[in-house]
Amino acid sequence: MKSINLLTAIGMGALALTGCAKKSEPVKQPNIIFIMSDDHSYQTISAYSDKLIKTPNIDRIASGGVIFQNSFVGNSICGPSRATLLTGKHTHINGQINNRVTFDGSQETFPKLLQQAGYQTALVGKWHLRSNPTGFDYWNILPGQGEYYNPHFIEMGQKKRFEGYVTNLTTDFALDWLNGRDKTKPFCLLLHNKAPHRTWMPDTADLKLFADRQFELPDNFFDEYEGRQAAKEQKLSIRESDMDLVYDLKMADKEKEIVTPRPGLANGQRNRLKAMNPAQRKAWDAHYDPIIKDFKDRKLKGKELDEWKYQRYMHDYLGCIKSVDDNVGRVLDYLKANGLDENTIVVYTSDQGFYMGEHGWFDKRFMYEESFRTPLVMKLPKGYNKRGAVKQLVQNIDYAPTFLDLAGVKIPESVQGVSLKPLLKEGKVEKWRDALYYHYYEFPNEHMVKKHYGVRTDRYKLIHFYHDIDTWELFDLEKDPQEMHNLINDKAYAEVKTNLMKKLKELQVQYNDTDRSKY
Ligand code: SGN
Ligand code: CA
Repeated sequence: MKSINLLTAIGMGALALTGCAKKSEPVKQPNIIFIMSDDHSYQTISAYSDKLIKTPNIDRIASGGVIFQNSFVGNSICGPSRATLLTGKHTHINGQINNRVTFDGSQETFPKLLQQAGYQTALVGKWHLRSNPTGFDYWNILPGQGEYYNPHFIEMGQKKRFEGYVTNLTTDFALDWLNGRDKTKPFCLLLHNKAPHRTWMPDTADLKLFADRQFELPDNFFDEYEGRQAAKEQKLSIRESDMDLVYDLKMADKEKEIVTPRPGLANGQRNRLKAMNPAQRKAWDAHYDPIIKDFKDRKLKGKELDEWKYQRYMHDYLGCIKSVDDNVGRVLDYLKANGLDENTIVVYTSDQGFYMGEHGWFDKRFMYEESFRTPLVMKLPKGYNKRGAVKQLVQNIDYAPTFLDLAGVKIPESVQGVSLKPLLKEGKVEKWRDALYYHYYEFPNEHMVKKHYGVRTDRYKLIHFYHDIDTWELFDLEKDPQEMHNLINDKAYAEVKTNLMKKLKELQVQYNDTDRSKY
C-alpha cells in the first residue's frame, strides 16, 4: 500500500512543489476543498458547542487549523450567499440580492481566476443560482433546491436521476472527480451539500439517532417580540403553522386525517415519499408510522404542541447533520489516504446560520445573531500554523480574496472582502475591520422577513427595517446576546446610537450601497 501512495504522491505537481519547500514554508498553490452545507447552524457543530450534537469529523477540520468565532454573512439566504462566495462582493454589487434573480455568470469570480492561475476547478451539489455554473472545469449540480432521496443531478448540462441519499451521492461525485482529475495541477473543489435544508429528511440509517433525546427549549422560545415589529410580523415560527405538521414534521398519515392550512405543502411531502424506493419507504414508514399514531392519539394543543413540534424538528434536522458529518469524514480520509493532507486547505461552512428554536423560529434571513452568523472552520495546509479560535470579524465576502491570496493570485480591486490569510498564521494581526455590513432584500416573500440593513461591531448591532415599515433596532450584545431588548429609544445608549449611525453611513459609502431606490 505504502508504495502505491508514494507513487500517487510523486505524480502530483502541487505536492512535488511542497516536497522542495522548507518545513515551515507555506505550500505554493495549495489545493482547496470548500465544503458548504445549506442552512447548517453553528449551534449544531460540536467544535462550537456540543450541547445538541457531536460532529467529530467537522471538528477534525477545526482541530487541524482554526475556528472562526465571529464569522458572518452579508445577506442571510442561499443564492445571495453563494454569489458573494464566488465574487467576494456584497449582493447589491454582484446582483444576486435574493433567490429570485438569475446569477450573472459572466462576472469575474474566484474559480475563473484560479483556473487562469493553473488550477482545476470543480463544483458538486447545491448551486441554486439559476444560470449554469461558469469557471468550473467540472460541475455536477442539483436542480434548484434538490431532493434528499433519489435526486436528479445536472452533470455538465445533462440531467439524470440517481438512486441513493443526496449527501452520500454528493460526496461520491466529489471523490470520483478527485480520483479522475489531472494530478499534475492544483485543484479547487466546491462541495455543496443540500442538507440540512428544509424539509430535513435524514438518511434512513440515521432516522432513529435522536429519537430518545428530549431537547431543552431555548430560553427565548416563547419570545413575544416586544419592541421588535419586524420580528413580530415574520412567518418562520415553529409555534405557528409556518412550520407545517405534514410537510415539515412528516405527519403524512395514510388516512389523511391530519389536515394543515396549506394542502399544497402536504402534497409536496407526500410526493417526496412516493419517490422513495421500496426499501427506503419501508425504513421510513417503520420509523414515522408509530410517531404519527402517537401524535394522533395525544391530540396535543397549545404549548405542549409547540414543544412537541420543536422536538420533532430537532430530531430530523440533527439526523441530517449526522450524514453531513460522516461524509466530511470520508473527504478527510480520502485526503489522508492519497497524500493530500498537507497541501490542502479544507474549509467547512454554511451558506448562512439557522434558528434552532431561538425566538421560536426556524429558517434564517434576519440580521439577528443565529442567522447572521455562520460556522467557519479551516484545516490548514503546511506553513499556516495558527491553531484554535480566531476572534476577528470575518464575512463571506472574504472567502474569494482568501483563496486567491493563498494561490498567489492578485486580488482584483473591485473585490469588497479582504484576505483572511494574515489570520491563518501565528502572530499578532495589527489592523482589522471593526464593523460588518448587512443587507437583506427578499420581501414580501415566504417567511415575510422585512427588508433590512444594519451594522454590527464587536459589541453592538443597529438594524433598520424598511419598505412597508420604518423601524430601527439597537442591541447591546454583551448584555443581551439573545437580542430581546431593543435599546433604540434608551437615552443611556444615545451616544452608542449616534456612533453606530455614523458607522453605518460610512459602510454604505465604502461598499457602495447608498442608492436604495432600486430595491
Ligand atoms: C425554500 C424553503 C424556505 C426557505 C427558502 C430559502 N421552503 O423556499 O423555507 O427559506 O427555500 O432557502 S421549501 O418549502 O421549499 O422548503 S435557501 O437556503 O435556499 O435560501
Ligand atoms: Ca441556505
